[in-house]
Amino acid sequence: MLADPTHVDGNEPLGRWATVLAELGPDGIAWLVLNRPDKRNAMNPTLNAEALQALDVIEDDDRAKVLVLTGSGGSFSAGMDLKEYFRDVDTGGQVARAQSRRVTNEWQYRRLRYFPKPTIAMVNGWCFGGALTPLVACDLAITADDAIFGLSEINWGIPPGSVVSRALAEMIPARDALYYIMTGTTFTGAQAAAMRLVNEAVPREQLRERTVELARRLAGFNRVVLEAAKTGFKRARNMEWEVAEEYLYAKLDQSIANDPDHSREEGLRRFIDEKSFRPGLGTYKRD
Ligand code: ACO
Ligand code: V55
Repeated sequence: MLADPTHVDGNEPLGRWATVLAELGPDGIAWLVLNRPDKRNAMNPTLNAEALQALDVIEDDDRAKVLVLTGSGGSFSAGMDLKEYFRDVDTGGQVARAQSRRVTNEWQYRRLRYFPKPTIAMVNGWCFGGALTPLVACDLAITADDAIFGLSEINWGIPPGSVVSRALAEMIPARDALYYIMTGTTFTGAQAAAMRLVNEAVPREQLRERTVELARRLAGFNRVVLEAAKTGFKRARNMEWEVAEEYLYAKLDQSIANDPDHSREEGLRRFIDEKSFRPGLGTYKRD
């Protein structure tokens, strides 16, 4: 069983709600933990509202350099809560349904996809249906090789809703997406890595260590430059080339103008004048 990220010594609480935890670990790693382990972290309206608040807390805390999204108790998330998100909300009428959808989509992709800090999904177990959206919305993803994924919607009688199918189309080939959407069969973390739904699948006992290693690397870069880099890629993907050129140059110039550390000048100086590092092979030591 994976070491529970909710019980790491030295992590400072940033927020604790009924179904979500936000913690700050060493090296500026902020953990957003879906925390309904008895319900396999199924996303009910409470969790969706609280995850949105946790994103605010992590975004607003300058000490948080990187966000890691994970789940407690050996599940990532069993998807939307079939009772509380679907059946119970049905009785509340159109307004209740619209409100519930709005809050859900707000955190699962609107906020998460363009979160100003780098984001990593750490898939520590069950990952079904609606859980694929926040997974794809994160910049990077690492999974336990034995985690189980699935588009289980068809199994219980709905087509994937919200942006689940759109999110899949962003990351994996159509053959794979259609296969799993249409058959409802599960796939493993290792298979998820093979189809590039995640960056890497690692043995469960290495999941946290590998995620922290990656998060530390991201935390070491200048945050202004890193935000411009990820946002530039995500936005320019769907642009016409000429528009992308304009936009990416604008991002570049914005990044230089807003970077209080003058990373660019420092990088150029250390390579050209000081000859103290080779940027092709890694970054330089920051003070
Ligand atoms: N919605 C509501 N409750 C859930 C959900 C869910 N998505 N997933 C698990 N739970 C609850 C169960 O009802 C159960 O509650 P109880 O203990 O109060 O009876 C508890 O979590 C544990 O569930 P089990 O099925 O006993 O756990 P197990 O470890 O055997 O299986 C698994 C885990 C495979 C995730 C199973 O619970 C499951 O199939 N869940 C549904 C997955 C799914 O189809 N999600 C919806 C995707 S579609 C969408 O998101 C739109
Ligand atoms: C899904 C998810 C939703 C929804 C309807 O198929 C279906 C998943 C995230 O919200 O409103």
